[in-house]
Amino acid sequence: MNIDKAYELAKKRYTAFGIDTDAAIEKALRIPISLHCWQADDVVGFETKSEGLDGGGIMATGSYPGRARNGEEVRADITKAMSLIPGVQRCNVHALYAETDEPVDRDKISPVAFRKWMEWAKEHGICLDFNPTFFAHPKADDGYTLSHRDDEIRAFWVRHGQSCRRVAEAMAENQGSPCYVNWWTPDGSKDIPADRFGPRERMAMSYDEIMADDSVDKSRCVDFIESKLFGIGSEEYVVSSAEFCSNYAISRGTGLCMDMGHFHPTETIHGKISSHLQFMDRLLLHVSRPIRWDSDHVVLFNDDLKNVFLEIQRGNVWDRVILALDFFDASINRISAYVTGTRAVRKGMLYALLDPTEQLQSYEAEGRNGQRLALMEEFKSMPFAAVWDRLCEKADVPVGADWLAEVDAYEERVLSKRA
Ligand code: RNT
Ligand code: ZN
Repeated sequence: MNIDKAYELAKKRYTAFGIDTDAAIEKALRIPISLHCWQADDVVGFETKSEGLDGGGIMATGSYPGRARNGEEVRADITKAMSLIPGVQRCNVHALYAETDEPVDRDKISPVAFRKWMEWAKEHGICLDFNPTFFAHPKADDGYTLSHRDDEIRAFWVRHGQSCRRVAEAMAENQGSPCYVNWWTPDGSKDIPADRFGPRERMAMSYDEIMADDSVDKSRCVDFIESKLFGIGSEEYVVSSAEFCSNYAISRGTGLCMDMGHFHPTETIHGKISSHLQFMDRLLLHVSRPIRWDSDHVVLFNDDLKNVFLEIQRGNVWDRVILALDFFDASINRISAYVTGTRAVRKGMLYALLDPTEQLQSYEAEGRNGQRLALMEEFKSMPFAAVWDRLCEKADVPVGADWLAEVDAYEERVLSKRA
C-alpha cells in the first residue's frame, strides 16, 4: 500500500523530466547478472579437501561458519540467494567446481563433469557462464601457467584452456544461449623480473593455441580475457596486464574483461568503457569492490558502481556490456553477501536507467555546463528508493530489508548445521 503510494509520487517526479519509471523497471529486470559460484564456498571448489584458496594470489579472508562443502550445498545456497534478488540472473561456474567420481586433472575436464550444474541450471531456467581455473593446482605453484617457461607445463595449461572451451560450448548448447568465458591467469612475479618479454610472448602464444580450436563455435563459447594490475605474490609484474589484454583482445577479436578491483587503487573503470567500445564489440565486467587492494569485498551501491552504470546508460551500450560478479567474503553470512552485492548491482542499473540522460546531453550540446552539473547533482536526491521498492515488489522478491529474515531462517535451518 505505502509502496504503491510512494511509487506514484516518485513516478510523477521522474515524469516531469520525461523519464518513464515503469519502462526503467522493466529494463532493469531484464538485464542479466551472472552470479559467481565461488562466494558460496570461499573459492575452495571440489577438487581438494583444503579449507581455503591454495595459491593464485587471490584471497578469501574470514571464517564465518556455514561454508558450502559440495556441489549440492553450493547450488542450494545460490538458489536461496537468487530467490531474494530481483531480475534475470545467470551463474558463472569455475572449472574447479567440476564434479567427478574419480579425480580428473584440469587438462582432461569435460562437459560431463558439469552435468549437475547444467541440470540445475535447466531446472531453474538460468544460463551458465564459465571460468577456466589457472590457480590452486601444483602446476601453478610457481606463479606461472599459460606463460610458463617449461613447455610441458605450458602445454598442460593450454590443454586446460582447450577443454574449458568445450565445456562452455556444451553449456551454451544446453541452455540455447551463449556461455561467456572469463580467462584469468595469475601469472606474474613478486619481484623485479629480469625478463618481462618472454612470459608475455608465451602468454600470447598460449592463448592463440587455445583459441585456434575451430571446432568450438565462437558464437556459443564467447571468450573474454581479464587483466590485472597486481596480486599477492605478483606485486611487481603481472603478465596479463591491462595493456596486454586489451591489445590481445583487439588484435585477435576476443573479448576483454575489466574487473573493478584490478587497477590502481585510485583508478576507476567507468571512464575506460567508452575507449574500449570504440574498438571492441563487447566488454565483460567483473563487478567487485576493492578496498585498498583487490580485496574482492561485497559490492555496494556506491559511486564507483553508479558511475559504471551511468556510463553504460549515457553511452547507450546496455547490450554491449556483460555483467558478472566477482567478490568473496568469508567473514560474513555468505548468502547475505550474494544478496547484498547482487541487489546493489541491480540497484545500480535502475539508478542509471532513471538518469535524465537526454536533458544532460542537450545541456552539454548547448554549452550549458552549469545546468548539466546542477541536474546531475539534483538527481542524487530524487526518490529513487520508491522506484527500487516497486521493482522488488514487481519481481516478487522481498522489499527493503525484509529479505534478511529469510537469510536468518536459512542460516538457522541449513547453514548452522554444517560442521
Ligand atoms: C582474480 C580475478 C578472477 C578471480 C576468479 C575467482 O583476481 O579477479 O576473476 O577472482 O577467477
Ligand atoms: Zn575478476
